[in-house]
Amino acid sequence: MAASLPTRRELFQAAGAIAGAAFVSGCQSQLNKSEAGNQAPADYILRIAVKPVELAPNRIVSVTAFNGQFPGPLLRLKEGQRVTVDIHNDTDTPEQLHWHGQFVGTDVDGAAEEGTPFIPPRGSRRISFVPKPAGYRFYHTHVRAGANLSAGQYSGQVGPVYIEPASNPGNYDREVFLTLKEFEPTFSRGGDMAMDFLAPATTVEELKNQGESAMKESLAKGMPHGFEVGYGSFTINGRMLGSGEPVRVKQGERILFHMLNGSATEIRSLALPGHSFNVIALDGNPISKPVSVPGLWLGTGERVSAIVEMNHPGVWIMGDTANDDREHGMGIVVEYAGKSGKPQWIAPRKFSWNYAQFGNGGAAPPAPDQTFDMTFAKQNAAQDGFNLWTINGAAFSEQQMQPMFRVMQGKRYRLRMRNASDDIHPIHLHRHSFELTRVAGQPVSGVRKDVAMVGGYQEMEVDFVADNPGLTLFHCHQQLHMDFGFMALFEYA
Ligand SMILES: [Cu+2]
Repeated sequence: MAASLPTRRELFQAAGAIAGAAFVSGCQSQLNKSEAGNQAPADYILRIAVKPVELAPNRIVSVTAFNGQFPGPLLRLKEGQRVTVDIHNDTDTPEQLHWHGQFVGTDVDGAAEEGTPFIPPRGSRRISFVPKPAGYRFYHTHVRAGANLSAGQYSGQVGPVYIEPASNPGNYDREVFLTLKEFEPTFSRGGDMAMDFLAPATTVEELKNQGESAMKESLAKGMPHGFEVGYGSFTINGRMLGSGEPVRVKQGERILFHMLNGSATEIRSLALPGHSFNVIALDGNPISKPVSVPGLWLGTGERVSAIVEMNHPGVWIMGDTANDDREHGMGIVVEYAGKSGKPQWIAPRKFSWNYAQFGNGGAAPPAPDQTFDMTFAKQNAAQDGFNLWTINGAAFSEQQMQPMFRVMQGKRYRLRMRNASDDIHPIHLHRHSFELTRVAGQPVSGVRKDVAMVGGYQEMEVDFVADNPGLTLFHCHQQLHMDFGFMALFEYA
């Protein structure tokens, strides 16, 4: 965060300068290795390597990260303007870099399940794509971590992407990007705490019976609870609360915050005492009109863009509403010019999160050409002590890579998802976006996303148009769930 108060233009220039710096160092490395031949230099260079990251004074962790920093560099791309990116892998394991939320091809998307080639250990890959759609996206590793808590998204391989729209009304003074992410993961057998912030809270009796009886049966056989993951440190932009630069603001400013939950496994909340969030986009996609909320909830992989009017001078903690997580670092100080003192936290009143409030309240979406039913279920501790996850009774097999659903280009499909577990699943569809059409029994329209949380024992329906041919991965964005079965492939006929 800059110490002074840069204008939007200065920020753009700074972003350009950072991109330029990456460009220069990349040229040098290419010359050193003389591997590029006559190839033109790439627009961006991302280098995957294990590096020390300082979360707080005297708290340094060694993680795999992009360009030696966490989060990875902010990439500001232009919608429709082709870019080339060189991705170097300085580790000993094959990597995948996924362009989350973008409509790219399978050769670029960064999912081995779709056929994207790996970035080989100690090797590199050049990719080229046309950024779209405009809005807040991100990039992250997409390899299976399994029981390895230094791999996959347990590592530091997460970075923001902002795709500039062709025209931007920009009703704000400046932007601040915040990436929420935990470090120092460990396994536990505790069982996740049930979270009840989703609204409506309508559950389906049949799903509840199914989930609870499966769990009872497993425990009766003497099985322990499946592994969960907990964390030792919590950060925003890689710094624990109080350790990084505050967000310095002036009274009257309108700041557009771009929040990303970069966690491997956790759902996060965020509040700023005395302020409200005017949400303008979800997962980078504009909503029909701004909606003011007292706080935010973000599943893994979800993004919220919200304008905060700085009209309550002081020194505040913008932080997670979970006291334990905030006290272990999940927060950032917001400091008004001319104010000093200890940053203050005031717990907000409990607030729920209803995707429908961001809808346009308009006509029902068009009827789909076909509906796919999906039931999510958990087999407690069924695979080496890990919970095994199934979609319609099948856990995804990395050996067989068998597509489960078939679509035809141009048709509209509805996913009718039924969650027979008590966990919330932030489901994600690659290379497409979807429109929420029903959340826990409640009709919705006009909310386009690429990740959405399906509540415990709840139902959700989303529609997507099959408009980007090639294998398309669907999965839960919770690393521990996707790694143990919670994936399915769509193929185009
Ligand atoms: Cu899940």
